[in-house]
Amino acid sequence: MADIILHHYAASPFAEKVRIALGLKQAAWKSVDIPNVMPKPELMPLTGGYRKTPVMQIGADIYCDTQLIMLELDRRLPTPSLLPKGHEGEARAIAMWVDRNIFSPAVGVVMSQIPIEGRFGETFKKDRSEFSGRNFDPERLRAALPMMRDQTYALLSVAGTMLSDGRKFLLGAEPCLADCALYNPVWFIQSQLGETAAPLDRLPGIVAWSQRMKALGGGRRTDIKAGEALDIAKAAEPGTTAVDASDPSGLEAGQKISVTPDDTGRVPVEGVLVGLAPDRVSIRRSDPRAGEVVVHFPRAGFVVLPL
Ligand SMILES: N[C@@H](CCC(=O)N[C@@H](CS)C(=O)NCC(=O)O)C(=O)O
Repeated sequence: MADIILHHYAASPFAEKVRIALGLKQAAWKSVDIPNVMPKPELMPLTGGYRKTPVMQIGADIYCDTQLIMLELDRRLPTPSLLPKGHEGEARAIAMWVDRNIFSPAVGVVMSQIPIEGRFGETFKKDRSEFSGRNFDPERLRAALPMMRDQTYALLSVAGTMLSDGRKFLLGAEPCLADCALYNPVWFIQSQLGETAAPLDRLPGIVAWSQRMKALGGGRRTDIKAGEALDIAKAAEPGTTAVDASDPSGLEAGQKISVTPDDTGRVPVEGVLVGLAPDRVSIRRSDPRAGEVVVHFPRAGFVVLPL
């Protein structure tokens, strides 16, 4: 198999979800540091416009969104598995619940307490306004802190009840996809505000669990330059994919389509449909710098339109 390349930046909590999974699997991987705001001129040739962090590259195959990145990692490196036997659906459902429900208030808890002006400045505010589709206003964020902390507390308490029978991880004795997903917002609060910052001060079970997660490490990482990753894509051939002819969408192989996230960073990526399955949609595109690549997206949370 070609090397796993993760395009990410250190402070990204969604990237931490993948890095901790690479730790769980003790995987060797290559790291490309990307900007935390647009423009991302060395990432766009690979993704065709998708701008979120992280992105995983394996040769000329580009995987967008951690929902799919984690499944693909597990397919390529099956042991130890991210999907506990007999509970694959539960692990995936909990991960989606965390991503869509806990991430946002946890980010609110952090962003309302760190000095945005000093640390990020106007470029960051403008970028995140475009990214989210609403004005990124530090004053409004600060005012919302009590509500964001309450929401984070209530939601993390639900996760805490999963651990209340003494199990070490959310779905049993071993860490899985659900744990990696929950580690994303918990790690973000801890890394920015402290190990037991509120509301974690009232959630000792979650803090103890986070220490077990942290011990998984980050795998075996080698840093490479973005240009090297582009050369790797150009020299590689994308893997084979198949279009499910009975898919309810009625889409057909070879059709030109666009794929767009339905929440933030809503930039459409256009290409030719080459792969369609319940968990993914894959399009082939060509770029002067990256060559022929196939970009893969999850189905849930993405709008797929024929062009
Ligand atoms: N649903 C996406 C969410 C990714 C996401 O929102 N990532 C944040 C960083 S943690 C992001 O893209 N921020 C803007 C940026 O990095 O340009 C996933 O699971 O990968």
